[in-house]
Amino acid sequence: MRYEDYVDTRHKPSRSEMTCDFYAEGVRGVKPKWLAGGIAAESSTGTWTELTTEKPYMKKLAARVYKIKKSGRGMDISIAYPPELFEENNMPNILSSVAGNIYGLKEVRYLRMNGLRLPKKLAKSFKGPKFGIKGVQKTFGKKTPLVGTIVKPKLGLRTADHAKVAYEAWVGGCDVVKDDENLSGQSFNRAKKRIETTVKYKRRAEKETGERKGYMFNVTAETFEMLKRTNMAADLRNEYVMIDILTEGWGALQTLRDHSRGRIIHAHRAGHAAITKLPYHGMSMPVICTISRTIGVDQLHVGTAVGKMGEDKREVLENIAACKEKYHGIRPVMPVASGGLNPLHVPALYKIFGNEVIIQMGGGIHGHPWGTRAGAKAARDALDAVVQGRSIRNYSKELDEAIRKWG
Ligand code: CAP
Ligand code: MG
Repeated sequence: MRYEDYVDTRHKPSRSEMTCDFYAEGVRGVKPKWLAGGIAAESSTGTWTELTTEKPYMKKLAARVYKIKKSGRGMDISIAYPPELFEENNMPNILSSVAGNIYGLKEVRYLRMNGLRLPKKLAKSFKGPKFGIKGVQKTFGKKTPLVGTIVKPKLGLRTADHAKVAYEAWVGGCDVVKDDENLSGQSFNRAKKRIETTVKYKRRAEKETGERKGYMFNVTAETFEMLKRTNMAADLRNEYVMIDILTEGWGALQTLRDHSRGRIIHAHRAGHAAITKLPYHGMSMPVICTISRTIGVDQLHVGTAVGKMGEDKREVLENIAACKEKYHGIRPVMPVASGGLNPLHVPALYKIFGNEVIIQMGGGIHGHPWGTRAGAKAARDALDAVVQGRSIRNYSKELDEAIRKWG
């Protein structure tokens, strides 16, 4: 087959086909139809030249470009892929086709995957979220937003100090405390000691507050080590594990989901901006949300629109939609708002996210003039005020102090 043979704008994708949307821009002189056909060929059964080895029975496996629309300096294309092209329950395989060589074709100047829709049978071949939004809410007995923090400084604290910061945050009012994305098992804070010590402080905080508390223990590591650390969490009946999905990799995320021993999986997306940031090249964050949800994370960072990271409100709403929209009966994923947040952001966040969100503040709690416990209380008070429909001003002295500092 020639590249153009992969283009059929009369094709109507069947419900059993996988479909992808791309923005594609060719190098000078490349015809759009030829480029679109080349992307479909290279991501399914074809290559740069016709082959003597093609069999007639293979024709039905060829991807089809069914939509080509001029867009800016390039074009928006949609491609339908017969499901037989992919191995069930194998995300690396799927992405090696539809997010593989095509980015490197010399005729392709820019390429960005903006949509990925798996058919039911293929999507359900993965485990999906074990808990999702409802399961996380049930764990904490709350249907209102959870408030959390990231232990800061992000690196350097010794284990005992790390655990004490977590304790102060829990007793101050945080529901959850997480490790930072780049804390794993460095010499100053080894993983085993950290989970043992921090869980002890967590139990103490639960006793003192009478509330369920969560510790998102970062298990990002070489796969076998990741599993060892997941077992540490499970053996200590620690509800959560946290994983950096991009640096850990999709196959390893499947391994974690298969061997999580019932842990809630918190997905950090460190590194996503390397592929999501450019509007004309890479992969959109909603696609990363769909991949993560299909494999089975329970919570996922989706941006804040108001904090320090780059996404605007429209993008954050698209990320939330990809976590929560109807998807073959696969559980919705709890959106996480984090990054440059402080208690003053809570009213705006509540308008964007509603009740189904985990709001995390790192510097916005540990930077409070009166320390972590007061910072956590200010964050919790801001959330309580907003949920009650009250102003965050004059709600509590800790919150007023946060307003004085960041207002
Ligand atoms: C936030 C954070 C998170 C970012 C990740 C940080 O700390 O711990 O990793 O929120 O960004 O390291 O920056 P602060 P995103 O609250 O002190 O900013 O959620 O957009 O993936
Ligand atoms: Mg961080």
